[in-house]
Formats: sequence, structure tokens, C-alpha cells
Amino acid sequence: MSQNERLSGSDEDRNDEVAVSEKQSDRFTFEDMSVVMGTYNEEEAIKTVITDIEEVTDGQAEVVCVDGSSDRTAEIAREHGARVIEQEPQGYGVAVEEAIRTPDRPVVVTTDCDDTYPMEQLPEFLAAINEGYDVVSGDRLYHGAEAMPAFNRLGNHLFALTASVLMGERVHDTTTGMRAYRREVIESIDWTENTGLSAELLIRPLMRGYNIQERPINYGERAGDSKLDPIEGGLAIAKSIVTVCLEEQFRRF
Ligand SMILES: Nc1nc2c(ncn2[C@@H]2O[C@H](COP(=O)(O)OP(=O)(O)OP(=O)(O)O)[C@@H](O)[C@H]2O)c(=O)[nH]1
Ligand SMILES: [Mg+2]
Repeated sequence: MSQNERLSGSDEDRNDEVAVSEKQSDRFTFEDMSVVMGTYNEEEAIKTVITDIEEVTDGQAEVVCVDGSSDRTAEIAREHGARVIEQEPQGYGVAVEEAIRTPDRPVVVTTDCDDTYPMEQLPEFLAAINEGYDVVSGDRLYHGAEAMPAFNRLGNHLFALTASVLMGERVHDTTTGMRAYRREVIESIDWTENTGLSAELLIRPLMRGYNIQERPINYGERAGDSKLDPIEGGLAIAKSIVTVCLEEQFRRF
């Protein structure tokens, strides 16, 4: 069910009551949702993440993993019903771009496979998409993100401030891994970044006028080892933010 199909029910000739009841029955459900992630040696977390998604969505959401692991992550993911696409490890964004482009369901949710993101908030994300948002972005910093290393927390505040200045609009968490997108947003934009893909996935839609909501989320302790080097990764993300914001500003002229 595409957004166009949803809106096609609002024919002027129909009375409001019929239009409202049609709109309600056309709301997206978890059967319209794919939860996608890159997975790279996440043996410690994969079972919990998939089980949480299954429980919260009553087994209705599809799970897609783009996997570059040398451990048992892919095997465990398949055992728990996920669709697994194998890919040589080439970085976060290469995996996540493949993951977001794979599903044909109309609502795509990204997460990390490290048990840091609250799958129990998936119903809220779906509800916000049904309210009309094109992108719903989990804001980890709102509640303080105590589980995040202090250096990363500071960096994430600085990324959000930098992006806000360059975009001319306040955002609070540009590098979060948990977001819901209408699939047409993903398909309508060319993605260019790797480590900085998460920031790009917020900045380009926002600067092109899509309807974005940031929602506070809880952020947990990571299971297993981080795949991001804080300095090298942080510099790559900063470069992506500046590049993408400037490209989008120029695109407006
Ligand atoms: N397939 C694949 N997945 C990757 C690659 N790099 C990272 N990932 C996955 O992408 C997700 C995000 O990586 P994380 O290590 O959690 O990065 P992060 O969230 O910035 O760092 P933490 O704060 O430590 O969680 C995880 O599920 C990783 O397994 C890669 O090269 N290939
Ligand atoms: Mg993570």
C-alpha cells in the first residue's frame, strides 16, 4: 500500500465519514513493516534483537539482515526467521543502504543489531507514520543516553548542533540507528555516504521538505563489541554532515 493509494480514497465526491473510515482501515500495520539492519559479528545480540521484534510485532514485521559476519550471526538470524543477505563487510552505510533498499513493504525501520535500541517503541514509530510523518527518528539524547560512552555522547550533541546550524532547523540526534521511513522517501533520494549514512538519511529528507518527527527513545548498553572507531568514524560522520548539508543547500538554488 503506497502513500498515493492511501490518499486516493479522499475523492471530493465522497462524504467525510466514508473518507475517514477508509483512511482508518488503510492504516499501515506491522504486516506493512520491515525492520532492517547491518550485522557484523553480532552473535551476542542477534537473537535478542530478532526475538524482541517478533514479540512486539506479533511476528508480523519482516526482519532483514545484511550480514558480513565471520561468526554465527547469519545462522542464528536465519534460525529466527530473518531474511539474510550476505555481503562482504564494507562499512555501516554500505550494509544499511542494501538493507533499506531490499524490502518491498511500505514502512522500513532501521536498527543496529546490538540491543541498544528499544524495539518496544516500534508501535509508537508505526503510529507516527500513520499520523502522516515520512520519517520518524529516534532521539537517544533526549533522555540522556547514560549507556553511551561520554565521548560519543558529546560527539553526537556536536553533530546535531552542526547539522542544525547548516540546515537552519534544529535537530537533536543525527546519528541514531533507529528510524522509520516511508519506503518512497528511501527510493526518491540517491544515498552517497558510508559511515555517515545515518546522518544523511535524516538531513536529505528534511532539507527536501519531507515531514520529519524526532521521538525520544531509550538507549541501552551495547551487547558485543562496537564496530565504529570513535575518532576515525567521528571524523567521517562530521565530513558527511558538512558535505550533505552543503549539497542540499546548493540543490535548493
Ligand atoms: N554488514 C555489515 N554490518 C555492519 C558493518 N559495520 C557495522 N555494521 C553493523 O551496523 C550496526 C551499527 O554498528 P555499531 O557498531 O553498532 O555502530 P555504532 O552504533 O555507531 O556504535 P556503538 O555505539 O558501539 O553501538 C551494527 O548492527 C553492526 O553490526 C559492516 O561493515 N557490514
Ligand atoms: Mg550501535
